[in-house]
Amino acid sequence: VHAISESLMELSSATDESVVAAVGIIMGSDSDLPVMKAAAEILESFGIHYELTVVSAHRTPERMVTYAQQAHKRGVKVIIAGAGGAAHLPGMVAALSPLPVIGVPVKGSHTDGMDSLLSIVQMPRGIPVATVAINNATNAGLLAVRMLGAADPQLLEKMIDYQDGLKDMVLEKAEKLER
Ligand code: RP5
Repeated sequence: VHAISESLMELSSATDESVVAAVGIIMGSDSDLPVMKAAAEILESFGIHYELTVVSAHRTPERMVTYAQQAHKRGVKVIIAGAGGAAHLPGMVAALSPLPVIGVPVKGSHTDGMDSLLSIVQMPRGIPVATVAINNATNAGLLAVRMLGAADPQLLEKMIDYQDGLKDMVLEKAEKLER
């Protein structure tokens, strides 16, 4: 736990406070960090400023309300929220914030993450959460990049390059396998 907390501090301190964060990454516990740091890595690779912290819907409900109500006022454009178990964080944040919220179901020690997935994906009409696959914080980061890219042609170009890179990678592997 100590090592994870340290690594959380490192990631948080990587955020330059003088720069407005375009993406807010939040998670229910520091135990979610090994999964959630993939989103931060994607944002870093695209040169997108982000903030990262722990906000628990159940253990720090008031902090969650404040975070969700303030994020857009600080210039955050997209929120990525990861949680495990009875994963209410993404849905509650979406209920309190006008921003797009991407939910990451974190696999806990029981039910293989299905509890988290269903808690996050089954939102009622009116309050959407864009839910990615269990533990797939990489896709949450990429989806945030695409959302920001819709209004940023340079970022769109970077996404096209990223997709071309994936294509090249698959073709290279196919070439090696082909008989
Ligand atoms: C959720 O409970 C967190 O998002 C985490 O996935 C899970 C377990 O939290 P810890 O008991 O490890 O802090 O709220």
